[in-house]
Amino acid sequence: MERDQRSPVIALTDDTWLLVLTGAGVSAESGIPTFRASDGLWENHPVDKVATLPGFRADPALVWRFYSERRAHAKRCSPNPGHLTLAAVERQLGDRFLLATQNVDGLHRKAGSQRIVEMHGSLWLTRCSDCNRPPFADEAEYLDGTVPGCKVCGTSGRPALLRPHIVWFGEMLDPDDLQRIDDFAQTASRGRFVFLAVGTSGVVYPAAGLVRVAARLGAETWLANAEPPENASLFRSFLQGKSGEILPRLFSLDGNPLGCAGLP
Ligand code: BJW
Repeated sequence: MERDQRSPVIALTDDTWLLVLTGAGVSAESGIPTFRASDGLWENHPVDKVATLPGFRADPALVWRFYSERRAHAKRCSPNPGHLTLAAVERQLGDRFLLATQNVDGLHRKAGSQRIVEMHGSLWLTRCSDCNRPPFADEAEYLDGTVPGCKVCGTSGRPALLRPHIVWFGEMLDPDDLQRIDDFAQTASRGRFVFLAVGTSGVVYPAAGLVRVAARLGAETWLANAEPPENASLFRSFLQGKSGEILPRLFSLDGNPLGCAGLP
């Protein structure tokens, strides 16, 4: 890994294909706590109680309160220049761009990103813990100990509980999502393939393994992060700092040439 102290630029040439992986650090400057910082999201919440299926089964009201608080907070947050830059880059590259995010806060969509895979689900979707009803849009908050029941299963006997559409520890990611990322990477490898990870600690799999997949396919591998993460040595270039400051510079957007709304 080369720690780059200059101000390098990723040039968006006609043959550039860009796969971006984002994590909680990208939303930190929007006021959303990251997970593993000392004052992070899980400081007062044992992970096994709020982010696993056994935890949900044991105390669904606690889990719904946790996610309801996060919904309430995220509603008040706006995209920052990091999110806006990625949306502007997507407008330039079109189908040669894919954003794989581990974030569930929806801020990339709010910023205008469309070619996006929400690998760990979404705060804004709910699904049944039992029946095959597809996930549905839901911004409701259950802060008072209420646990919502499924209206579809509810027609026959005891309804199953609804749950947040989040990929908890030990749960499988959606195979279609993983396939979409893999298909993109395979196609990208026929051109100039660039892989960029931003704001992620590189400890949660399979997301943390994407850099290996990209490198194996010949990608240029870039990392932009506040601190050197667990898997930093796997990247060719590392830019240390805040993503809201690094990303506009990395794509030469500090002069706003791609017409990125919201950037100075
Ligand atoms: C900034 C910044 C700024 C701050 N600018 N940067 C292979 C090896 C070992 C284990 C496994 C493996 N394969 C699977 C596993 C098991 C497990 C796993 O990975 N465990 C590890 C922790 C050891 N994975 C799973 O269980 C996954 N399922 C799966 O693989 O199924 C099959 C299977 C199951 C079991 C065994 C084997 C196979 C599912 C993982 C889903 C995780 N979901 C979570 C919780 C969602 C619930 C919720 O939202 O509440 O998603 S975990 C949590 O971590 C959340 C995040 O998306 C994810 C990643 O966190 P992230 O984004 O990296 O945040 P932080 O806080 O860790 O880091 C922020 C970074 O930003 C820091 O580095 C800062 O420095 C930086 N930063 N400000 C730039 N302004």
